[in-house]
Amino acid sequence: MVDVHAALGRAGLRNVHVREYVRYWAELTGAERIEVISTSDDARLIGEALADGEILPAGEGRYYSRSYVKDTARSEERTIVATSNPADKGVYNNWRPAGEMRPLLEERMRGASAGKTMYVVPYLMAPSGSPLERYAAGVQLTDCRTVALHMIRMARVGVHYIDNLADPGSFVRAVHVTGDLAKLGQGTPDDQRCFVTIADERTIVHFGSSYGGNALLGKIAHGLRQAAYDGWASGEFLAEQFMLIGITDKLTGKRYHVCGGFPSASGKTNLAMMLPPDALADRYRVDFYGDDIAWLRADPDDGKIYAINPEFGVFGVAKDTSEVTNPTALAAVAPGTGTLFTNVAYNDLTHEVWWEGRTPAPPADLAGWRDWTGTLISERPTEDTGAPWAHPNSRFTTTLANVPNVAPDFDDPKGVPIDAIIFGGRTRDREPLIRAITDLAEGVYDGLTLGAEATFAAEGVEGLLRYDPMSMRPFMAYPEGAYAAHWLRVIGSAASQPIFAHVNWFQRDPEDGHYLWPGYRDNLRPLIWLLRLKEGEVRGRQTPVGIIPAHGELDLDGVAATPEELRTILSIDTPRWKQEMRHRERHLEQFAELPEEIWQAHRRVAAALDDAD
Ligand code: OXD
Ligand code: MN
Repeated sequence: MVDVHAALGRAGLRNVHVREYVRYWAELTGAERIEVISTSDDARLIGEALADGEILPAGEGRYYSRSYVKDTARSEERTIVATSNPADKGVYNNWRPAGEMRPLLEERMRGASAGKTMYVVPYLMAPSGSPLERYAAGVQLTDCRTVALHMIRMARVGVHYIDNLADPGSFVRAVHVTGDLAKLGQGTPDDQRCFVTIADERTIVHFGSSYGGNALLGKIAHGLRQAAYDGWASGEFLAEQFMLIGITDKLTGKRYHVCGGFPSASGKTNLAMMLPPDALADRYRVDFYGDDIAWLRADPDDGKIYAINPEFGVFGVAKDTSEVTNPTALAAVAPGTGTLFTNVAYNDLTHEVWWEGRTPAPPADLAGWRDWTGTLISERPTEDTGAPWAHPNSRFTTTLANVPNVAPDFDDPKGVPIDAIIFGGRTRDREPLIRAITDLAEGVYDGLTLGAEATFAAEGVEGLLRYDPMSMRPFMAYPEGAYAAHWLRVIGSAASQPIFAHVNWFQRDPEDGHYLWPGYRDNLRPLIWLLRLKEGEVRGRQTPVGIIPAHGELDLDGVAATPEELRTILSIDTPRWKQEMRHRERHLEQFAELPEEIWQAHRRVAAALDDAD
């Protein structure tokens, strides 16, 4: 049995609760060595991982790894929220009794780290000194070195974060055991993987993967699921899968902050890292705070909603990241940034990486190039020649500080005051470019009915949304009715209310399918309109579903869209909206105890659409 106390003592880790926790899991998993990790260990761990072939060099100060071929994404159906209270069961949280899940996980993890090192990763999911700090401390145990390397990039990592806690026993216990990936029956009826957040015990136990949200437990399991539960149980805050940006008007000196949720594949990271379009660059600056998670609270001192990004890095999807879609992301993964790439294509000879969309065509010279599975491109069987080189969920992992337009105050413990909360789906018709909502219940209602269109006929009925409330469907920790009530309470307690808006960059021409709005940098334009609306500088045009820009209010200087295209994306298709309202009703009916304010908002919008005839 490994000497836990000696190992923790060497690292200067004195918190007795942490010691007891590590001892318990070291014994159960049978780990052979214990190593406590701080950010300062990065260079050494990188050196060891390179020497062991776990990662490969990808140019100066950048690294590459491949995951096991059946371990490439979060698995929603294997992810569970457990508590001791059956009333915590919701529609999306896959609730199970804690008393059932803990023994099951312990059984799977018993002896499963034999011969391995258990890395002890003390971390903080918040800027130090944040008013929410007591919900942010955690200790991840992992038997995978690349997971420890990712945690160093994605969270603030160091012994001091958990050795000086106000309540030394109050930290999230986050246990990650990889398991024998080749023997877990991924995707079969006998699938052994199991990813459980025991929310009322603030304990996370994930078994059977070393990829992304399944394994970096600070990010999604703690930063979203556990934090959402804690925010609700304490009544203090919201934890949402939201991006967070700052917009400065250099002319007036005013600074605004916008956060918001987008279902996956709706351009959230691109929006978060956006630069202003050339025509607006003299006047506006956009600062990046975060691309994936925001914690929101009402500040009792000034009555505003404040947000922090609890993360320390970006775990971004590589696919389609290019000089056009996201030049800021490319700079954030440039040589010297310490970036880890996973499951992109890799060149053995030049150490370059490539993914679909990085350049219009793949590299012409195939020498040395391997796809994400490690197969030489030049030797792929003919039936695979059209297959992507990079996995569609391949990623880059880099720290926030590497993003060139990171906000100067991204580390401010207080967070930033929120002016606007936006929701954005991917909808080919019906949803205008932007519609603003000034009523809290209607804003929350809009978030609850957020969705992205089924992209292939096989995935769903044409035009029908896959609803993804607040973009939190995979991360919901407690029942949706209570979630809506908590939103109304937290945001409603602020004296100074943010404005809400729904945005859609994805309307298409029904004839030839082309996008009607250029998107990317030009997405700043509707956001500026929204902030001006909040300031009373423009009035907009009231419609049954919100306020849309009136003629001439949107700054379109330099936008390549025809008047006809603009007319379409700035109008309301009442018959299509009425059809959508029927789907919304069925969607909302699933949720027990949905607050009456939300139903009233739904009925108000429906009645306004009827009156519009
Ligand atoms: C996700 C992520 O899975 O951000 O949503 O990685
Ligand atoms: Mn995410």
